[in-house]
Amino acid sequence: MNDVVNPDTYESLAISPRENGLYVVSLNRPTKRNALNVATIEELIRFFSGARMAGVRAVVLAGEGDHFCAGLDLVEHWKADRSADDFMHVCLRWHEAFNKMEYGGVPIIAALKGAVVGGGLELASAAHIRVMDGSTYFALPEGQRGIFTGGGATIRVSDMIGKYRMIDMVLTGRVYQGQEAVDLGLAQYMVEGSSLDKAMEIAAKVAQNLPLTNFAICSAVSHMKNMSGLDAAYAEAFVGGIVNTQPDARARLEAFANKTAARVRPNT
Ligand code: 1HE
Repeated sequence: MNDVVNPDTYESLAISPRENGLYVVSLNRPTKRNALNVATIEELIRFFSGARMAGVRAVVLAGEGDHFCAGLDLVEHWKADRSADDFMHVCLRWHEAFNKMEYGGVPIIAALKGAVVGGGLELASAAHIRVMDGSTYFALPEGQRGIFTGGGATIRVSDMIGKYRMIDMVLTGRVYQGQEAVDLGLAQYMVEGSSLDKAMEIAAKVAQNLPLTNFAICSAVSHMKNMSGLDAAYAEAFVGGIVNTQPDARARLEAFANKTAARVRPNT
């Protein structure tokens, strides 16, 4: 087994291989509400740096216990009494992890519950699809803690909900939950039951797409958002040129042409 996906090589994450290249990656410090310490970030970097080459087709990102993630490990941060230089490098490692997730080309479905706060929301926002349940709530308590964001909230959370809503969340500690959170874009799905079950269902479906197609969907869209419209159009033509002519797509196209492929129909 490739070391990247070997559960025995992780301590802060629980790695659970499932069928068809699907993996459940869980933050595994429930007694600390899955607060993100240095060790957890390093394990996220290791897993998501090597996931695609290790054959991972889709990931469900979850948290052990009642809460998805309580954000930065404030106790570790307080005890370390870091210099600005040190914390800048902590933030750079967070960016390394979350950029590997967003741009790595492996679909990541976050199964959210309980607190998704501070750096926990930054982590969730690096996933491609977020599923919440009735217990899930979102907040950016940085303002109350006397600190600022450092794991990409200024980029991804403001992208999801808009600059001024994000500023309000950090300034006031405002909490979003329920349908309002979905309406704002903090999650794409809300379920009555278990967000993990729904995330697994979505991941299993997504894993049936061709890996190169998923790579494009889960990296190209993010890259193109960073480009000018003109450059994005050029890049899209290139990606389309490669992905839309891949040999593995021929059978799917043929099935459509032969009328054996499922048609797109409205939900019943
Ligand atoms: C923690 C952390 C943490 C819990 N760092 N140890 N994030 C926050 O400001 C959120 C801080 N946490 C909370 O508000 C609450 O803990 C929760 C709402 C998440 C959960 O409440 P509860 O009642 O279930 O748990 P608890 O009793 O508050 O905490 C249980 C244990 O988890 C306790 O440890 P113990 O050893 O005393 O049992 C807590 O200390 C520990 N714990 N949250 C460290 N965050 C790159 S910049 C990013 C900036 C941020 O992320 S700021 C937001 C930080």
